[in-house]
Amino acid sequence: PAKMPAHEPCEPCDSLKAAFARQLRYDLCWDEQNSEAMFHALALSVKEQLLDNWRDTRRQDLQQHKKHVAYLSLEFLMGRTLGNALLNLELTDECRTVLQEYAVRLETLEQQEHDAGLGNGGLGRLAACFLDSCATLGLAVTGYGIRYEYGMFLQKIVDGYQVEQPDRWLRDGNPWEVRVPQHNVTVHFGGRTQSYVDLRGRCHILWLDTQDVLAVAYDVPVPGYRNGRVNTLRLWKAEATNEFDLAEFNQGDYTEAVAAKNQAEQITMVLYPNDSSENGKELRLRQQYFLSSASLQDLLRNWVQLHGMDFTEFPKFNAIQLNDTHPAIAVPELMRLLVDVYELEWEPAWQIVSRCLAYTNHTLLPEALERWPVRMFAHMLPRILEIVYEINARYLDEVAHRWPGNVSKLRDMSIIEEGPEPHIRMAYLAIVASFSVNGVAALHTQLLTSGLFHNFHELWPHKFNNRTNGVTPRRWLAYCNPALAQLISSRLGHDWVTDLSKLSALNAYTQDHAFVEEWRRVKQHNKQKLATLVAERCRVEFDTGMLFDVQVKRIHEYKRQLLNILHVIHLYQRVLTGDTHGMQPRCVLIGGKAAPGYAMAKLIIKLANNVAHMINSDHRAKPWLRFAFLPDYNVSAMETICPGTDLSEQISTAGKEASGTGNMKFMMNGALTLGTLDGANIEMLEEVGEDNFFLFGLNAPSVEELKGHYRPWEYIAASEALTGVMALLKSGHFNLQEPEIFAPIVAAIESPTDPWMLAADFESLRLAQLEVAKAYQDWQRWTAMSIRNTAASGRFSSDVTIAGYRDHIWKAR
Ligand code: DL6
Repeated sequence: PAKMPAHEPCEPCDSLKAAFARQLRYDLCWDEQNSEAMFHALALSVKEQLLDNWRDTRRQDLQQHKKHVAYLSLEFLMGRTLGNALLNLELTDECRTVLQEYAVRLETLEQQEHDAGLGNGGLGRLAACFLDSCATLGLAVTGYGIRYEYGMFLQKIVDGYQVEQPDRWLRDGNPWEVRVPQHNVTVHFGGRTQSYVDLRGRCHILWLDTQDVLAVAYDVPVPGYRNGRVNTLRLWKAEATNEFDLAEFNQGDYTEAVAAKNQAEQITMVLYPNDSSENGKELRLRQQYFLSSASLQDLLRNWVQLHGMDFTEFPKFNAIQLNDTHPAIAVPELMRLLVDVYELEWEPAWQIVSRCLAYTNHTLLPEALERWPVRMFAHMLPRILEIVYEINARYLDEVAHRWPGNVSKLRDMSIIEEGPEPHIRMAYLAIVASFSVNGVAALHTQLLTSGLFHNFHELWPHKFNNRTNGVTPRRWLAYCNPALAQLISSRLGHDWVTDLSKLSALNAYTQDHAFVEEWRRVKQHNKQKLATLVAERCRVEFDTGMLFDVQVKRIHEYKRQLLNILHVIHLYQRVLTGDTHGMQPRCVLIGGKAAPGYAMAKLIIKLANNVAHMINSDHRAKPWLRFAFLPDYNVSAMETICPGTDLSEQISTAGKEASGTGNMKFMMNGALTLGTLDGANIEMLEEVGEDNFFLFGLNAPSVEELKGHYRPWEYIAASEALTGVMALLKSGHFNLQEPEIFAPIVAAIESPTDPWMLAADFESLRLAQLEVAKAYQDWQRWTAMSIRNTAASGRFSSDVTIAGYRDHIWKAR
């Protein structure tokens, strides 16, 4: 490759032991060697072990002309890095040996690491799993994201209420990142456009008087699993440009200049903590454009450095995956860069754009579908707005051609939603420009093509495809559940870590007494670890002899944590009335964050805490029921939770959860699922079979059919259990000190327009829970079911998902 110095063979790098000793001694200015300092020294030493391979990976990709994929995402929920990096580099044992000399345990240092909480939930964690799988599969994929100064907020529970606190995860520095100022780019905002015609008669558009922001690249290594490959996650930080500062300084306006600097840096200050809901905030649009523009400029600059200004082959060597519509503004931005900056004509530029871009949809919820006011674009991104109009005009010609004279089609399918306040429909923009549009589970894709994107599916059926989500078996089994991983490897060898379909061989062991015993012992061990976490964080004692029934995920009405709580209340009533015959003692755990502005979700947290408090302080309940709300649920908490869970609750209203990925983590770790026919639950059920899955509730078509004539009171009256629960809830039993606070919850359940149809599914859930109890009481049966779940989880490895993206979308090797 041009401009690259010849590869000088380097000295082999220090061993981990030597690097750690050096880092501790010279590279850190800590006064004493506390575990925080030691964590930093260790992380830096591990990063050192990656550097040569990181450089070689880049070099080889160029030499081999590998197709490059840019995965654009506003969220990467990476969690902690140390343990996973050690696993992938096969350094865990060596690391333990080194640390023995310092009389410190690896786990102690691991706990010093702040979670990189640069995401809300499923969408961001999926991006993190994908990076791991891409590196492991040897694909040249770069993740492009934002280096938020403040990640997902920390959740405290005060008097049962959620309180948000800022997550200053970078306070002590991030040992994994490398600032790479040579990749800086400038991103424009504001200003105005002006056109001129050059001497050859070509029209040019200038974007003038812009406010510029510097995008500074921070690279984070992404090691593949024991394959020597190290990919890159490039996170952009916004900084003020020097030019900008100087202009202000020269006018003698020092304070203005400093304020402007702050304004620039605000762009990457904080992650928007909304999961599945639109924000509509100007700063959010700035973030989206900032990420998209910086990443695309980076890609094009790299291309030009190697190939000059000929972009004809660009799509052959580049694919750009849009993680939801958050980076969909990349569509007009790529056009702008090609047409305005690199001076291509519109049509060839569009050919390039529409052969590179692919879009993944992650939700059907209308409130999550992004629409931006045209007005906002007009003043923040005037040139981009012009390009969106041009794209829309040309595309609507195609619509008109397909449906001649059909004005309502034009209106329905237009990228611009007309009305008193016109909006840009970002999903439409993404579909129009992308060669691939995918959903994230079979049902979700089917609902997309038959509903939300029906018109587009009619126009371009070839664009649509399904790629069911997956999770990385490195973090979510090998790393987080070492005892189970070891047990599996003792029988199957180690290959399952990169070929999870191999787990199906576990089916042969469900009658092997020794194996079943060991499986159960491992589960008990993991339950003990989970019980310790619950005791520390919730001050509730979980008894490992009881069934561990867990629901952890973002708090949202459609996920129906409330239905779970209603069932807990019902169990409590059974205890109070002495109806405990056949009852299985259980510990119920709910955890998750509510968006700070989502009042109902926050009220559900308060109800969970109040009910938990009531139950846990009632000595009559103790032998039968414990209930805890886990504060600050995050990636590292899940690493303890999913191995220690018996029953995983995946109980969303059918048709609402696009896929779910927590469901897969639990299944991999041998939890049984209590679930509705929603998202990827359906495919999990197909894999494991109905005998090993607790299915309940309405399916998606029945939910739709019921709309308009849903009468919750009839379901309540028909269920003695639900009648009792509602009566207790309404009596104020759980809120004696704060009367009426749960009235909105009662009203929601009793409303004929309740979109989540809790009352309709309660009785079915209760019956399924009776089946759960019965199954759990036969531990051999339960353990066999648990083994079968792990055995059937192979299809939900993100390696499988990424192989699908590779073969069917990216066409990369
Ligand atoms: O695809 C990842 C994940 C799915 O597993 C969840 O079912 C889905 O709710 C989530 N979607 C979002 C929505 N955000 N937006 N837009 O987080 O994606």
